[in-house]
Amino acid sequence: MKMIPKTLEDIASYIVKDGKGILAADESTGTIEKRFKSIDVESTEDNRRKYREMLFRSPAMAEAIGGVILFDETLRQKAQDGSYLRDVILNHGSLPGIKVDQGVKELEDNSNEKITTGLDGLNERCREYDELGAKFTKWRAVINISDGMPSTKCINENMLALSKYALIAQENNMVPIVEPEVIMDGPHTIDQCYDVTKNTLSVLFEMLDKKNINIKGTLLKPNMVVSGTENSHQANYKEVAEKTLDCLNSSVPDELPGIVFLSGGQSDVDATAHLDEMNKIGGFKWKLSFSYGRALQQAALKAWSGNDSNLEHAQKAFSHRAIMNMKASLGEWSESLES
Ligand code: 5MM
Repeated sequence: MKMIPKTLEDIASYIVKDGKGILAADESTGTIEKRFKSIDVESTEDNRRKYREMLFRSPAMAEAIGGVILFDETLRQKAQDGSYLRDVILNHGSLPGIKVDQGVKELEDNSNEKITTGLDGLNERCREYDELGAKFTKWRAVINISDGMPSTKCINENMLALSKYALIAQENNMVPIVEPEVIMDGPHTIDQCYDVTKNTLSVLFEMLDKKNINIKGTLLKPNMVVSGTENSHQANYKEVAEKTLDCLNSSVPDELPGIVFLSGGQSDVDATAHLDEMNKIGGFKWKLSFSYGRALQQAALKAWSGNDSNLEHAQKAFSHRAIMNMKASLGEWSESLES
């Protein structure tokens, strides 16, 4: 097993070192069921193990993946050879992390807005996750853009919960990944996405500051600033990169070690191209990397399709995307590398 970083600062920097990023493999039971349904595979515990073990044993893990976000089941699950999946990850020099939120509920009765749950008993759960070897944690807040949304209450309550979670994670020796996701779906413009993302991030960092969170031992997982999926003007790579950087520069402190984007429903190549464009522009202190779920897994999931004879083919598909995103984190990607 490779040397495991110990302090919060070292863990956070380790995950995003040398172009590495994060594999988000923390799909909750309902989400993984949906993903498996798309390839006509039943979501049994063994199929989930098989699929995720395939990802964690992929050749690019050691080169491109600094951390893997797991769901509770996977942190406790064993690989086919009887070793723990979390040790398979560690053996590749990558760190296991854990999703600690417990999903979303309505912010108020009959409201379309959401608040993330999971603060009850979080300290006890984090204590156990630390003992099980998780080095970092993740909590996702969901912000929708629509008429009159997001409300101030939605932003304030979700960012407050993120700051409370971050404190508990750090008190239990784990790096918090704070994920405020402004959802892409809708007819809104890229400028509306910019305003909402900027406001959300500003409130988040104010709240983290109030709780004295160690920013050097924290990672931010934001959305990119993009056009709403149903908007007639779809911004190009350059516009997305410039607006996202402008937004981050105005609200994220320099001392944060890394920003690891979510893909949010972007195509695999769009998610890579946007990240690459930002790193080519440069001029920021943080590492700018990825923490993709769908944009890293889509091709591999399809290639696997639940068939053992496709495992190697699926690993190649996953490794390709991981390497492409590593290159994008270094600003060294180009479309010609895709073929
Ligand atoms: C992998 O998906 C994660 C879990 O989602 P659910 O809690 O809804 O099951 C999700 O939190 C993920 O980490 C982020 O949303 C980023 O994933 P994408 O696919 O947007 O890159």
